[in-house]
Amino acid sequence: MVFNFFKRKTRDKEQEKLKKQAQLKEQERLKEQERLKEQSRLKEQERREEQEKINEQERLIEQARLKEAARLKEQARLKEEEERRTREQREEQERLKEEERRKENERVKEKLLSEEPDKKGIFSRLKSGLTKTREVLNTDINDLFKSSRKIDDALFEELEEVLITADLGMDITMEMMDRIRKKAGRLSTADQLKAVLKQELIALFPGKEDPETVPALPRPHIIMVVGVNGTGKTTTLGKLATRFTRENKKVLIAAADTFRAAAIEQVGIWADRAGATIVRHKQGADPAAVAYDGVEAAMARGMDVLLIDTAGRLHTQKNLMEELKKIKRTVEKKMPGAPHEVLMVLDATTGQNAISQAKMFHEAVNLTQLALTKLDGTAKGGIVAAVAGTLHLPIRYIGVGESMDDLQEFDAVRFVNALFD
Ligand SMILES: Nc1nc2c(ncn2[C@@H]2O[C@H](COP(=O)(O)OP(=O)(O)OP(=O)(O)O)[C@@H](O)[C@H]2O)c(=O)[nH]1
Ligand SMILES: [Mg+2]
Repeated sequence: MVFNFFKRKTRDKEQEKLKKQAQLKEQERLKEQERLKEQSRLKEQERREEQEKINEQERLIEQARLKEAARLKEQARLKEEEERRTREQREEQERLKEEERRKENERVKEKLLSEEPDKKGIFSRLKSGLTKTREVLNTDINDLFKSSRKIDDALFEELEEVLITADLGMDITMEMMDRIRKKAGRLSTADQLKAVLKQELIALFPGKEDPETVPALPRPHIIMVVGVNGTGKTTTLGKLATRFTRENKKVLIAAADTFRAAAIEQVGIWADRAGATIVRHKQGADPAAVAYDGVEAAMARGMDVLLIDTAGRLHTQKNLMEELKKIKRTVEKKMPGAPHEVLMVLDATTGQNAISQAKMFHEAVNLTQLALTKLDGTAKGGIVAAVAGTLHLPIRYIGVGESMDDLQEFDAVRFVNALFD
C-alpha cells in the first residue's frame, strides 16, 4: 500500500517533471520561433532598404539621363538656331551685295552711255588722276626749298619722309636716298632735286621692249585676269575689250566669275559696250568649264583676243587659289602655251599689301603682268614704284579714274613726269 503510494508519488513527480520539461521545451521552441521570426523580419527590412537604395540610385540615374538628353536636345536646338541665323545673315549679306552690284551695273551702264570720247588727252588725264600723290610730292618738296633752305641732312630726312608718305616703301626709299645724297653737291633748288628724283624713279622701272623684237601675238591671244576682290578686274577687262575692238580686233570674253549672277551681268554690259562677244554659263557653274568653252569658241570663231574674267579671291583662300590654278590648267590643256598673259589687277589704295598679294598670286599662277587701279583715289601713288622695284613683273596698265580713257598703258617716263610736271 505504502509502496503503491510511493510508486504513484514517484510517477506523479516523474510526470510533473516531464510536464515541466515539455513546458520548458515548448517555451524554448516559441522563443526560437520568435528569434527566427525577428531575424527574418530584420532580413526583410534590410532587403527592403537595399531595394530602396537601388531604386533611388536607378531614379537618380534616370533623372540624370533625362537631364542629359534634355541638355543635348537644347544644345542641338541652339546650334540649329545659330546655323539658321548665320545662314540668314549670309543670305542677307549676299542679297545686299548682289543689290549693290546691280546698282553699280546700272551706274556703269549710264556712265558708259553718257561718256564722251576723250578730250583731255592722256597726259592731262594722268596728271589729274595722280592729283593726290602729286600734292604730297610737289607741295612738300617745294616747301622743303622755301626760304632758300640749305641742302643738309635735315632736308634729306624730310625728303625721306615725303617718299615714305607717298608709299614708295622703306627699302626703295632708303636705296634712293643713298644715291640722291651722293648727288647732293649738284643740288640747290627744288627743281634740281625733283629732276634727280625723276631720274632715280624712272631707273626703278625696267626698260620697254623694243617693238621690233616683240613677237607677233598668237591667235587667239588669251589674257586671264586675276586678283583680290574688288580691285577692278572686271572694269579693267571691260576697258581692255573696248580698246581691242577699237583696234578692229575680234574680242571674246569668258565670264568665268560665276560666283554671282550680277558679275556675269556686269561683264555682259562691258561686252555690249565694247562690241565683244561673250561666253557665259549659269551662276554657280564651274569657272574652269566656262574658260574651256571660251578657248574653244575663240579658236573656232577665229577671235583675236580672249579675255577671261575670274572671281575675286584672297591669296589666303587655299581652295579658291586651287580653283584659279585649275582654270589656268584647263585653258592650257585646250590651247598649249595659253594663257599668254596672266594679268593681276592690284588696287593701289591697299598700299604695300598689294605687294604681298601679288607675290602669293605669282606663286600660284605665275603672273606675267600687272595693272594698278584706283591711283586717283590715293596719295600713295608711289606704290607703283614700290611694286616695280620689288616684284620684277611688268606694270602694263594703270587706272587713274573710272572712265574708259582712265585705263592707261603704263609708261614709266610719262608716269614720273606726270608726278612732278
Ligand atoms: N576710281 C577708280 N575706280 C575704279 C578704277 N578701276 C576700277 N574702279 C572701280 O572699282 C570698283 C570695283 O571694280 P570691279 O571691276 O567690279 O572689281 P572686280 O575686281 O572685278 O571685283 P570682283 O569681281 O567683285 O572681285 C568699281 O566701282 C569700279 O568702277 C580706277 O582706276 N579708279
Ligand atoms: Mg569682277
